[in-house]
Amino acid sequence: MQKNRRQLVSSIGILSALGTMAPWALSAEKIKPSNKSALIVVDVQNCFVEGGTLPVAKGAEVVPVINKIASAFANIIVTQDWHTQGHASFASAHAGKKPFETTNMPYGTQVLWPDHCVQGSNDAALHPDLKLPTAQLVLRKGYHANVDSYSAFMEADRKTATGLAGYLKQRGIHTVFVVGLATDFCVAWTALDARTAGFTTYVVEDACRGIDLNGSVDAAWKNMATKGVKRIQSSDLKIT
Ligand code: VGL
Ligand code: ZN
Repeated sequence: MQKNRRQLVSSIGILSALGTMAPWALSAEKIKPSNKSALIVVDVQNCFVEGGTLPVAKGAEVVPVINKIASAFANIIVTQDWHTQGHASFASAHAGKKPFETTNMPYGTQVLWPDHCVQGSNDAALHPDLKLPTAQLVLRKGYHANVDSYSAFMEADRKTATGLAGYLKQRGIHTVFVVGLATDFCVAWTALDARTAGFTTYVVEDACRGIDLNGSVDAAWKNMATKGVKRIQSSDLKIT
């Protein structure tokens, strides 16, 4: 059948728009996590939302999104930032330093934070509205007094493993979906280390919020793209 000029022009427009889209957005086909996929919910704790010690702007907005997508996952891991009192990542532990300045640690440059997520405090508790009754593992990190751990896989010395890669691999899990707080720190480091450990890795953007120090959110997305982390939205997931 012959197309008239207007139809032709409009189909060219649609085709070129499709060309710029991510492959999983091309079809109506949604991503259905298999039983060998895990959702990793990073640091959705009181400390990182309004009223906490290191609040991430709009941090609490991730909670309903995560609660909703959780039903698509047979395997859920929840992490908690879990620092000792006087932890080396706290500015208060370094004379003359203020939060958000940096210092040199034996393992490299460390951003210094307000005191946050101290072990056993209400500040370190999971957000009360997070509803993940089927979660199988709660993994705490950052509990070595002299080493930070943004990543759920590897501490900041880049040598000390948390055991998460082994836990997932021994269970046959090959794909992870990372969500939570903060996009540019614990989410990004977790996603990057998941790639390094060989997992197919997605980050669900609207289920994350960032801290954003000097463009760190943009830098994190660029870095993750370079390493093959797939950036998706919660609407790309098949939720039944
Ligand atoms: C985090 C800064 C310090 C995070 C944890 O969860 O992204 N950021 N500790
Ligand atoms: Zn921390």
